[in-house]
Amino acid sequence: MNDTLLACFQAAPGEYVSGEKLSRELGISRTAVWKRIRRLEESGYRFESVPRLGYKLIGYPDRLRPEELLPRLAGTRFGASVKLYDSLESTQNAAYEALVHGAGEGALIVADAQTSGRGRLGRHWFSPPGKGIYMSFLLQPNVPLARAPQMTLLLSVAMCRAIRRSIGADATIKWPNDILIGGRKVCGILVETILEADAVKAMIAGIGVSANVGRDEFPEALRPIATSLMEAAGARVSREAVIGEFFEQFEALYELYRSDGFEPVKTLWEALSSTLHGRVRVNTPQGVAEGVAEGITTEGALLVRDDAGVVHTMYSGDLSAPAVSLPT
Ligand code: BT5
Repeated sequence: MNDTLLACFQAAPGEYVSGEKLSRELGISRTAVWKRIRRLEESGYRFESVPRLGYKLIGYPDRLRPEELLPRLAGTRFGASVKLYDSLESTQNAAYEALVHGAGEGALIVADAQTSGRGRLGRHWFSPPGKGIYMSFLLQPNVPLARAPQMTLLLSVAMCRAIRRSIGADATIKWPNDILIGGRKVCGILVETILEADAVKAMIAGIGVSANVGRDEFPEALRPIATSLMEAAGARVSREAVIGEFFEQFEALYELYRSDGFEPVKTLWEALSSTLHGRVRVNTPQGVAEGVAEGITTEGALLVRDDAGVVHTMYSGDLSAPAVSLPT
């Protein structure tokens, strides 16, 4: 339906198209036309509307420019096979397809929009066109499954450093997979591990960053908990520059990880973490426990000492700050 609506404007570039004409061509009411225009505006299109004349399309969503992006990836293993899409269901699915069709480490998929971007446990990742970074890439680190959680931490360190360098914001890492600015989430990381005969065949690393999303462009439910690079920086950011910075950081850390193991990454992670030494509430098989995040293991799991002194090892899961701090 939106395609038909856009086609009406593309057939008359720079001209006003009346609400009546749009309503006739689409077979919907004029109020429904107005609602669709609003929805397109939320997706980054811009319209001028003049009573009696109708609507004029005056701006398109931002698009990632390959000529800006590709030179920034040269010198990393992520520049050799890059696919850029206007819109995908999920870059994770596209990366999985690429793997199935023989792509190897470094293959990178980037989209300007996602229609079914996902987080962990099937949660939704808000992916408006032209306003975020949505990318997935293949890694084949040749590690046992038990070490898979380390990759999320490695990716978090790289993105946290990239954000700090790009916009100077005080970004921190919330275990296991969030980057926060001012306590609000700006980036989420999803690592899906593909097994073959019980061995790790590949990891699909997915990264979502709210880059140029305005405060009132977030859905209401996200407004209190999410932020964007633009909001933190006070100006639009170049998504290509942030992606380039990320891969520069990641390439170096990944090399370090492969040569020296997880220990140096762990030290960097601890320095950027806003989770360590704070009080957290975690879900355990025995129910919800509250305690203090004491450290991470060599496998990348979080150690939480609850108030009864029992230490829980968390491999994944969600942390929330306790509503009321218990006396320690
Ligand atoms: C994550 O999940 O944080 C991992 C998100 C990974 C998204 C990328 S985008 C490229 C690739 N392709 C995909 O399909 N996915 C990956 P989780 O920890 O489950 O957090 C999800 C929660 O983050 C939601 O329930 C919201 O509370 C919040 N959220 C959703 N969209 C957001 C956004 N754009 N900005 C900030 N927070 C958001």
